Amino acid sequence: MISPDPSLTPARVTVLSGGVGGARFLQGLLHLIDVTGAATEVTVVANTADDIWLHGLKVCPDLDTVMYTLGGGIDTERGWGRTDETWHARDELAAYGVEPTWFGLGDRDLATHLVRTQMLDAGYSLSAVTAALCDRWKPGVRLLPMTDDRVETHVAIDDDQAPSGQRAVHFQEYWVRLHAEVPARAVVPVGIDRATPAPGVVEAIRDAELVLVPPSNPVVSIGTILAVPGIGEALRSTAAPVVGVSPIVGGHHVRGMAAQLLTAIGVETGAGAVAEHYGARGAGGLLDGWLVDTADADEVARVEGTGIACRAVPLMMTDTEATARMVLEAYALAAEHLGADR
Ligand code: FO1
Repeated sequence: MISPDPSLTPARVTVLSGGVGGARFLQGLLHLIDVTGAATEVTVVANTADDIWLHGLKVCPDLDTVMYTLGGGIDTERGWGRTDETWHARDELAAYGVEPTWFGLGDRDLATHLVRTQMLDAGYSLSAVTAALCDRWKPGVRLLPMTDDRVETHVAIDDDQAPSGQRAVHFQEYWVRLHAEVPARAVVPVGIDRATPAPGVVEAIRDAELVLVPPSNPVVSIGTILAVPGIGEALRSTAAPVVGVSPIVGGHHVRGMAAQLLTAIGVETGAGAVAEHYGARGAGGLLDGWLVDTADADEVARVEGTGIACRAVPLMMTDTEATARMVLEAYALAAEHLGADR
């Protein structure tokens, strides 16, 4: 059973999120709030650099994964897309030989992209569209895109047909079609330098009592959020403690392709290395605190040596209770950090 110290429960928590890991972490946070009856308001700043235009539709995987997961519409097996899904439209497109066939858009999921694309075409911002979609799903959090501007992560891979020896593919092609099985030579969030934080994002970071960084991909989820001009600065200057959870356990990612992309940017695939990559807030970086898995208890000293408070706790999000316990550990690390500051 979870019984937090009431003084630990922050009134406003802002969570950076990307991918299935971010959504699962949020499930644990909401479960903790639910079972403790805490009056905590949650704002989610979601990565949008995974977004892709397909068949004339704008698909926003990280926004939709949070919305569906917290709204009860997710396919829990896949971790993305809708439950009770059918694939007739995908199969009909394939029958016409329309590419790409490697990215599966389910029939139910298509409705989300149709509504989103129609609203964007009518001039609504991605923030307004996301709020409208959440009117239906009621995820129980304020869900904000990191930016309303178009940003797309592309990955440079080897191509001996290309004069430069390399070509860029959209992140979704690298992940979904190529299964991250070819070396990533560079990761480029296209458009990031011209992007501005979406309305409410900087305020949500500045006015938070706690900022949480879930075990999302440090390169293409958290890294892209930090790279939006204005968001990194807000995180480095907020009065709120910033506590993160390692996506790397025992030297490897739990799911996804963090190992391949960390290698692409020259960062070792380790719980301590990712903390160092994010940096200590006292040294101009992101983190005040960092949770590593018990399997990486030997990395705690290394992390603390960089000025980041660190604890080794179980990090497998096997169910919402387990994830809620992780969140509680993050709360405790934040409180310890604040205590230290006083
Ligand atoms: N992931 C896959 O591995 N295969 C797919 O066909 C696929 C389709 C898809 C459609 C909508 C959507 O929101 C997500 C989808 N994903 C698929 C997952 C997606 O690649 C990842 O969830 C994120 O981009 C990683 O953060």
